[in-house]
Amino acid sequence: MSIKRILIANRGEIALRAIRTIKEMGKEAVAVYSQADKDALYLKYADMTVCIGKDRSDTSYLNIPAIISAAEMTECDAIFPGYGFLSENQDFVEICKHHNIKFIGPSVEVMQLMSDKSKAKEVMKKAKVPVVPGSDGAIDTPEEAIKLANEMGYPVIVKASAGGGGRGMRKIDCEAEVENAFLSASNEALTAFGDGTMYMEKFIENPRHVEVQVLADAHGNVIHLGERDCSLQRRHQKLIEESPAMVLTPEKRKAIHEAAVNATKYIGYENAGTFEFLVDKHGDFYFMEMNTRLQVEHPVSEMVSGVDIIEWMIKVAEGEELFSQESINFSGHSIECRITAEDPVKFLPSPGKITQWIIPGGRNVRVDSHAYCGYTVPQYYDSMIGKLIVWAEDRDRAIEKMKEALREFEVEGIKTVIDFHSKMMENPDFIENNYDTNYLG
Ligand code: MV4
Repeated sequence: MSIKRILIANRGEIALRAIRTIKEMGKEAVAVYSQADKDALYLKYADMTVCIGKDRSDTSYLNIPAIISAAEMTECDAIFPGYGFLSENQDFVEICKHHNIKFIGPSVEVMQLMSDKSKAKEVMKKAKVPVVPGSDGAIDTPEEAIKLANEMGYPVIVKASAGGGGRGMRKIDCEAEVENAFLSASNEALTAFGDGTMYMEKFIENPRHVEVQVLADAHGNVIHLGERDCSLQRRHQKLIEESPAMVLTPEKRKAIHEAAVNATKYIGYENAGTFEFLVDKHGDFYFMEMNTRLQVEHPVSEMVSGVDIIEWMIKVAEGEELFSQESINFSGHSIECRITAEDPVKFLPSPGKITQWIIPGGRNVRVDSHAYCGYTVPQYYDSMIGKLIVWAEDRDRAIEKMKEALREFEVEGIKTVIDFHSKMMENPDFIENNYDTNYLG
């Protein structure tokens, strides 16, 4: 099957990023936008644009009927979901199918399997992937939670099966805390996700967050594009990502890649996906959850592998066969700094009009951004206005390149986290790779 025209069910930098690849492939791109995004840069580069609603996402980028009719009106044969919004919405995937529109992503079945974090862990165990020690599946009562926590030893953590990304979890330090933590987290999950199912894990102190990028085609071929270290986060918002993850020994790196590839084959996954692991202080890794979408930080994997991930998401959706693992030449080191319109101290959103926008450039410097001088950052969406990605022969040189690129990056009219990143590039702990997921508190 050949895809001719793709609707991008997203906005901002990822819409622009997708349009670039779609056009390079000789295909047509249809962009959708909300009224708040009517002046967005990505609309200029699309072949067609369709307004799908008012400013708020629930009336626009999350409005399934509006997006499906936009795709039908413009005769698109596929939809590219990007990240966030409808990218992991199972109903949307089914509705696309009913309308004969190819969803560029995995099947609804694997999506469903991985969306239940407790079930996903059970499946990974069967696939011989190391998982964080804990409950076999869900825990139904506080009594069961107390019994298991006492057996495992403290600290433990309870997590919502329907959660992910840090929502609906509680760390528990002693028996007296179990009942309350279990019930309150379960209630929180019930309110937030309509599902209060909980599971339990041994709490891993000061872990690193390492994830493996995989690509799978419709013929059972699976490859990995290396791993990313995303440990530098603040309140579950990633700030800096890099590849490769320097915490892994060559042996552990090989093992984590193999685990991800085997797991991908085991579940019959197709398209791009990411396996998230926690890495403990001994360098041992444990599967946490799988993301069944393209991720924000995919460019660092593209930089070290030379593979255009969106190009291959589209090609495998067309039924094309993947290239071999051996044909990938991993080289160098890549770092990404997320540039958000936020106050760099308290990370509070700072929407508004950009009055100065000078972006860095030069060899192996990449800026993925939809912003420009005169652009107004809307208040309705994520505060990320771009990503600065660099590549160099090794990590030290990548840090030096990032420092210079950040120094050149000039934004006025709104507050950004550029200064925060500049300070991180000078931070001895960052330079020594001596940090974990708790570093920023
Ligand atoms: C954990 C953990 C320690 N031990 N699980 C947070 C996000 C969600 N995906 C899982 N998270 C964690 N799970 C066990 N068994 C610590 C975290 C965690 C974390 C993980 C990755 C990146 C940043 C984090 C920040 C705080 C806590």
